[in-house]
Amino acid sequence: KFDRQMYHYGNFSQNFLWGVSSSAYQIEGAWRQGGKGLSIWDKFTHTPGNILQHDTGDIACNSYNKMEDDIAALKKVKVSHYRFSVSWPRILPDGTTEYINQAGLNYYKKLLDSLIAANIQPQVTLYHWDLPQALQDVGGWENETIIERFRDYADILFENLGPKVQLWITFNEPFIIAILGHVQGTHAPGILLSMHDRPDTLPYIVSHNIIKAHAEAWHVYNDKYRASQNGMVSITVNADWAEPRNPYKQEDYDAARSVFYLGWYAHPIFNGDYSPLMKRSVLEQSLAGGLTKSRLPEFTPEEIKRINGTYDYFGLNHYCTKSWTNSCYRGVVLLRDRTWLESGSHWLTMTPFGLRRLLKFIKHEFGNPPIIITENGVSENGPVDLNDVHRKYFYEKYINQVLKAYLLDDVNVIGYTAWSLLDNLEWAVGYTERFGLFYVNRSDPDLSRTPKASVSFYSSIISCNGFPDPASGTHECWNST
Ligand code: PNW
Repeated sequence: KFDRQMYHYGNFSQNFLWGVSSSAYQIEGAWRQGGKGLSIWDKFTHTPGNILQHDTGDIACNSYNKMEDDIAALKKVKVSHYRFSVSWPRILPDGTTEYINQAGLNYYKKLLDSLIAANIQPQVTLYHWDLPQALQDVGGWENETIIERFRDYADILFENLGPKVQLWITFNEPFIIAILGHVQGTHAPGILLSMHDRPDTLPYIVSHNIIKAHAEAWHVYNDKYRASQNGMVSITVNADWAEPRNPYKQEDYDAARSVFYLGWYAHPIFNGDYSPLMKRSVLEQSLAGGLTKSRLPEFTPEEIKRINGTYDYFGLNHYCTKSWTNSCYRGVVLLRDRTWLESGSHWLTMTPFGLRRLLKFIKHEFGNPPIIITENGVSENGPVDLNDVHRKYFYEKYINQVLKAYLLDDVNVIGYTAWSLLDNLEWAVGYTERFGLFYVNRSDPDLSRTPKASVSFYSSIISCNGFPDPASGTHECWNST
């Protein structure tokens, strides 16, 4: 097939899903409204020193009370699906089924009904990081009883919301939960491993429990709800593309390949068990650190079987490529490539080429699953400029790489979801980094939403199910000309 480097010809599959995403804590606000319990993010943001400018999600974008505005924004983008997450403590204030908060269920039912009335398919994430604080108080993801708690929570959502939902995501980015939450301490629950009297196996145990909890939720759906609801359930993992610093150096290839955090979660679920590479690297690091055995826990043969295959598609969050090299002093290290364009977030450079390579990698590594890109986007910080040319550039180039992966590499990509609908609480950096297609005016008590220029651009890609003709200044589709 002819690889058109320059442009943008061709279409995505019929029924391709075009959407935007959000998450509960980042947009809902209403932190003590409607019977909601407290989450670890409520506690974390209220602890001084954790969040830039002392920002919190107390009000966020007030989406809990501004459903109509959000639906209007979604309609303006003309998305076919909307990815949002359910706040666990809004449904189960203390995390257990002891008390089910009907007001919480009603809120999400109303949201689902409004979406369906607007002809927008919901994609619902069960866990986007806002664990009920009561569960953290008994150990959170470190305590394996949480697997049962999560399964019960999933069961309640499938039963009550499932008739209106075809697309589910169990967990958003387990890697970020494990590392930012339980090693670096920059996300809730804020455990800085080196400062705590905790075993350094913690991120591995947390991840082990998350993988099992995911599998249990998938099985509940499969056993109790699939026949009547017929939806798809999966997990969303985040992955950078790892590029060798010097393509002519074997060590750099090895360094790039040893960045295994995608496989940490995907391998047990898509292929069965932790990968041999993961087992080997963690064992080597453990022995080098003076331990007598690996920090990585083992799955029993029954567990391997029960986890393997618990997916209906592959959920992928992707933002950028990182450059890796092997340094004899410090082992594998990450480099910045100054030729890559920067964004409003220090960790995010604009590197569209990596997305096509990553999609191809996933196709080959994980058995050619249907892939939904569940997040992809770019930020700005500083003064407000509604003419967000960097975001138009970002979406044009990244989506073009998705199109090439689909048309030229036969990657089975079935959906694309932009992060994010609104400027929202960007976790530890508060409201300073803005990923929204819509600007949210935080000095307006009404938190009004205004479309940035990228809205009409993204919307024209959606309408064309491909790219507008670059020679037409008017966003006309290729095919119609
Ligand atoms: C994702 N990193 O998280 C999350 O799913 C979103 O909630 C978030 O707003 C979005 O990306 C933008 O950050 C990430 O440091 C957080 O590499 C941090 C990183 C990557 C993704």
